[in-house]
Amino acid sequence: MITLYKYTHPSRAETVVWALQELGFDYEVKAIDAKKGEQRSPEFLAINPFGKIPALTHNGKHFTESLAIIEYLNDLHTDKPLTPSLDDENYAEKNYKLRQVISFGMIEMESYLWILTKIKVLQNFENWPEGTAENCMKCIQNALPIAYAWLESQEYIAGDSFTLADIYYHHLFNWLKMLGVELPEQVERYLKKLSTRERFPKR
Ligand SMILES: N[C@@H](CCC(=O)N[C@@H](CS)C(=O)NCC(=O)O)C(=O)O
Repeated sequence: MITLYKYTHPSRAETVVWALQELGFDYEVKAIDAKKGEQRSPEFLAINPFGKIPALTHNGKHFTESLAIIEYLNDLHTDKPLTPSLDDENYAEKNYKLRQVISFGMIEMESYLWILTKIKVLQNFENWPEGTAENCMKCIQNALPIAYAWLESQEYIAGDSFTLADIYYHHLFNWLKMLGVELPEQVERYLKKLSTRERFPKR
């Protein structure tokens, strides 16, 4: 049995929910209430010592880090539908592209987004120096055109088929929107297309 630990409020655990749905796995959800600090309870820290959501248990083992969890779930599936097929003659190139877009998103955007969120949403509780939020936004704005260009030349973020990178970028782009970043038309169309997939979680 797969058990997913997710917050009662929307979080990046929704990416794992979507992957579970795409892969067609049965799973149960254990809701963690952040307002009650349940992510810091001894029971939850035994599953993720870092005290973060999402976490997953399967066959008595614990799994953490959203993207790594999605990769694990994809590997459990006979067809591994969320990554390029090993039988594809262009596998190496397609898999490189997938890793490239994910690495770019995580390092060039998400790291700054996270600091920006701490300052703007979680109210600067770590006393970041003045100007940090503006500098983070500049770095993100610098990186975004690269991601926009990918969507001008191909249907999905890492190529011509749906992969786990699309699950990740759906989360990333929506996070940017939440922080007030206006996205160009082709990105909005892409997000709409993803959210109308048959197995996209109903919220
Ligand atoms: N890199 C981790 C980040 C996990 C993370 O930051 N989760 C947030 C929710 S989206 C969380 O649990 N925050 C609670 C906290 O920091 O106390 C992942 O992708 O799973």
